[in-house]
Amino acid sequence: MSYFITTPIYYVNDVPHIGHAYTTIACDILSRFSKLKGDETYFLTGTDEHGQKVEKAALSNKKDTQDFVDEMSKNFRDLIPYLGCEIDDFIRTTEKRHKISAQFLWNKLKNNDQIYLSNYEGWYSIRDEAFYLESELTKTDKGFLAPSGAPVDWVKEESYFFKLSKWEDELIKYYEKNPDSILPKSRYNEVLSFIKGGLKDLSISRTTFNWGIQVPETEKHVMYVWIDALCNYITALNYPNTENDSFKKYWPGIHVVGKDILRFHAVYWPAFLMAAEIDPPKQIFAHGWWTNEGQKISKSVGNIINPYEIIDTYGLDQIRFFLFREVPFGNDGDFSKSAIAQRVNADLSNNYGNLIQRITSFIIKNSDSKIFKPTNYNEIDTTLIKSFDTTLDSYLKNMKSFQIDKALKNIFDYLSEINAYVDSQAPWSLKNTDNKRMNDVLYIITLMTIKTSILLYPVIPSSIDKALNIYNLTINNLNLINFNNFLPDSILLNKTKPLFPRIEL
Ligand code: ME8
Repeated sequence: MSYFITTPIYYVNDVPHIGHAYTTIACDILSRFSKLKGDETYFLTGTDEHGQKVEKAALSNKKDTQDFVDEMSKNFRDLIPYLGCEIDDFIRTTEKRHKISAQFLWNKLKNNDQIYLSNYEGWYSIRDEAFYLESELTKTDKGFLAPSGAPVDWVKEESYFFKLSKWEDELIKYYEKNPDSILPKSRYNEVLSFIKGGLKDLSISRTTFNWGIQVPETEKHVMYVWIDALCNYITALNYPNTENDSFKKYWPGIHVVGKDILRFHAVYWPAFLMAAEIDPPKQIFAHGWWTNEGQKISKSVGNIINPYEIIDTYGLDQIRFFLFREVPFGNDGDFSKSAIAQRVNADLSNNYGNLIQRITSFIIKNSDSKIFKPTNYNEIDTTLIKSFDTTLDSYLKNMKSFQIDKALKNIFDYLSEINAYVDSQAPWSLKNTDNKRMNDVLYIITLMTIKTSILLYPVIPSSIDKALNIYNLTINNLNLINFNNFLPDSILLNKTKPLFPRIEL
């Protein structure tokens, strides 16, 4: 199987914050999971560098626009390894490959009679880079505001339009036939009812500024930033060459986006694609919004969470884990210091870390660092071993349906079972009475801890590398394909240090 997963490409008007980090880590988790299953996987992220919002930011920073976007894009690229993410491609919309691709898509739409020239008159929000109907706006003493709270301006200009209204029925038909193509379900319903409410043709070019991809053969117009931006997903697969291996293998892909930009991905993008005779995306997952200690994260409030700072304070895997264990993927979440400490201490330090620590130090001290495959198993042993299969089934089902929090809960419920087994079998009390049984119990605990660790790998990869190193294993020789048969004759242990020191508030 092949699996193409993408983040939104982020605007380079400002530095990345925790919200951007969240989406990128989500895709990294899904991509690592897919690789662990043996699927051919391609993980794409990048930066969205055109449009009025970016041009305005360059201007207010008194920088040449190209220099500004080069510098800002680097901030997003440099953050990726710091987040523990492994990507396959980083795309920038100012690259030549992308201009060629976006202009080709435009021409394709033009030749397919999907574009016409007219005049746009209406509301536009530069912050959202979006057109709004007056009925969508709220009137305040500061003027009209978009649903996102962004200010809007009245614009009037010549514009090319995409015949979006023509695609209403096709989109409805497509989504009714593919009910899992937008997740969670509530977002699917939202999109479907938006389309059923009627689609208007979409303005797709601007004439009042230059910072964009030029509309072919028309110097006056640059493309609306969203038609340019969405096209990045196929540029990365070498569009317009649709006969190449990577396009054939990876398209259609899976887009993970914040709920703020679902409409662009689930309405405009599939319509552009259908109009250009390309398959719509396989799936779109819209996640929720993070707030900081209950408040909306925003520059004006001054509560932006810098990903570097929180990773330096709490640790990389601690943050990755918190973000995806604490809040169901798809729901809104609140970032709070006490919630991080509680979550990390309870799950990672106590349930998982302590289990490894106390068992490995015991084996090193009392079994000469080595344990051997048991020759027989009692009923309590087989119950624990069998229960792993149920855990694995639920874990796989949950990961495949983007329910990362539930998959993590499956793992930690199982770790509690291992801990209960440790307590009931009490290997320390067997030390002087039954050395064989002590070995067997320690082997079973270790084997099941190793298997459980593999399931945690997508979320906390660097800690799992360290954990596997204790057992002289690596993720390359143990994965979701071969670990069913993993039953070594003996396991030799290396010395350990605590993996997850407790966080003191
Ligand atoms: O929209 N909570 O770029 P953008 C959760 N360039 N996620 C958040 C977040 C928060 N508080 N803040 C941001 C754009 N995000 C366009 C996309 S795609 C073809 C073009 C994440 O820089 C979330 O994924 O505004 C959101 O959709 C994205 O950043 C918006 O990034």
